[in-house]
Amino acid sequence: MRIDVITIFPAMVSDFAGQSLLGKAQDRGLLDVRVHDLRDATTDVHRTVDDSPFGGGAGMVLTAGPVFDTVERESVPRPLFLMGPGGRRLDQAMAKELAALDGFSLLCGRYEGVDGRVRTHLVDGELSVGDYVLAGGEVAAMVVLEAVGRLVPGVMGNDTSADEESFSDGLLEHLQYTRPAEFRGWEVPDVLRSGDHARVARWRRATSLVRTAEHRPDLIAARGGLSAPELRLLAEFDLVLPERAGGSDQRDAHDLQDDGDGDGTP
Ligand code: JCQ
Repeated sequence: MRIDVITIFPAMVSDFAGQSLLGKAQDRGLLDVRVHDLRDATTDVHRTVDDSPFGGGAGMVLTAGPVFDTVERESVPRPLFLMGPGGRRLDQAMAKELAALDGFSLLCGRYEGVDGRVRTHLVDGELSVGDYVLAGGEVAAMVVLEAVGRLVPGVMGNDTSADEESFSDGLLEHLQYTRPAEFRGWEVPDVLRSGDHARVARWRRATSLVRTAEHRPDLIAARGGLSAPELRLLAEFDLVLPERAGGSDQRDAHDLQDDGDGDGTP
């Protein structure tokens, strides 16, 4: 699979792609990441890629010329996506769709903007990694590279582990434990040391359901709530679903708004 990235910070992206899992995948010929320096398509001595916006306003806009030239001269694989918060949001389902392609390309824009003709006449769509604004598309492109790269057949050491973990079935992972069996007085759950593999599998499933209900109730809702067999699984291990009626006792990282109690804190 080939993934091309067009950027004004090629070292950032190619260093990243040469490390760890993606680097190994490339050494093994499973993945071909090609990073293109937008400035290589410039002709002036300053290697200029941006200019001030027509109509006025602050900041600079990436000019169309070097982007079109790079895309055409390097015949980058399609579809070509512009990284930016206005696009379809990356999730695991989209990562799987992208991993099934022969290739695709990512154009790293910048927050000031990209000439409108790039959007209307060159790219196939915009791709977001979340509802926040980055200074440039590079970090977003690296997120896509890693999420997609690890799904390319043969890339992950253990073929099953990519499938067993979070989101492959819309649930968070169960907790994992390793030695020591007791750490600072906290013991590893007995069931994991029982040797009863079927019971271990049921316990993992049950705790995964509870953890998801507690931390990501939206994911439980998306799969239509819990089935009767799943509720029986919880009962087997005396687990109860957390009630989350908006009380202030359970707070998560996504509950950062002032709760209105007057102390100015969440
Ligand atoms: C990507 N989530 C955030 C920022 C505009 C192309 O236009 C823009 C590009 C960027 C850089 O990408 C992101 C981003 N996914 O900020 C603003």
